[in-house]
Amino acid sequence: RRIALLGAPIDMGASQRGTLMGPAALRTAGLATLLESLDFEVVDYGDLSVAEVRDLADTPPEKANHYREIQRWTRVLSRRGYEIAQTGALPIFLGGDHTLSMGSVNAMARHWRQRGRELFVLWLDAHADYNTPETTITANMHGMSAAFLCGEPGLDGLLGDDPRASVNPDKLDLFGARSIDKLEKELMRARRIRVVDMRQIDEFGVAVLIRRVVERVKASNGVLHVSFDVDFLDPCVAPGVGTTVPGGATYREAHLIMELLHDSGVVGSVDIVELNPFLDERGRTARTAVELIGSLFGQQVTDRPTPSNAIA
Ligand code: DIR
Ligand code: MN
Ligand code: MN
Ligand code: MN
Repeated sequence: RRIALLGAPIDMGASQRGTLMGPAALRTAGLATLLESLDFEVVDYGDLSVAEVRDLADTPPEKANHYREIQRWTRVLSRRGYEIAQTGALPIFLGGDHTLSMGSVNAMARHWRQRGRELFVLWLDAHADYNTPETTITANMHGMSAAFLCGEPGLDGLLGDDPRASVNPDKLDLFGARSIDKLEKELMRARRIRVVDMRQIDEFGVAVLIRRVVERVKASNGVLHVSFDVDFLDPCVAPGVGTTVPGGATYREAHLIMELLHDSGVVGSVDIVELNPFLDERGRTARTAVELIGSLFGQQVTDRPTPSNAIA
């Protein structure tokens, strides 16, 4: 029952600056204290830095803003995340924009593959983040992380000689989508990427849809990484985000998702990304994110018995 916190103050993957303050805001909102109150031992590894990293010599793609800086972060996160996972702790990666996941998910996929387990990824996000340098409109790399992780071409030099552990597109579940670019959508259709959009959530409810995700993970004895982009939430409850899209998940839907994921016992690592404290209303979004992480790790109102959340 040990949780490792690792901050990645990175904001060059988005057009709006400020997510580099995310890790500090999540700590200020009491993340470690809350997890300790839920009986976890919490080890905070502090924030990563890329100041000392030497750049690689590959040629940056044409449409990938701040490629060099993201490349540094991806390599450092991938190595450090892997080392931390090896200690047996459950890592929570604190962002930072969503390019963080290119490193964190690569690290976890590598870690579990070595142990003969397949990594599944639940991508809670208003966006699909399935652009490549070919399809992108904005050239912002936080819109490319899911595609990179699924092995799409265009950012192949990002990890240099470090091991790349791609996620099978069949193991990725996008959840909460309501903004997908045209070429991005075409690529996703070609790859048969599973997407739960907001209309499905309205029609069927999050419980049915999340259970379906969990069942798939359990059926193949997999482990689930939850990549939580704060813009998955409706802007009314999460204003502290650079790319808000109306019509997102409510506070209650989000808590129920986290509670169901806790009960499932399949969650092995988490990202919290895109929180922008510069745009937040007195820490409201940071606090909401921390409350949701509480539910993900067993916080509940009554003593209703739930299955253990240990990974077997
Ligand atoms: C848009 C917005 N699809 C892009 N993406 C994200 O820039 O590629 N916004 N991730 O948060
Ligand atoms: Mn995202
Ligand atoms: Mn997003
Ligand atoms: Mn975003």
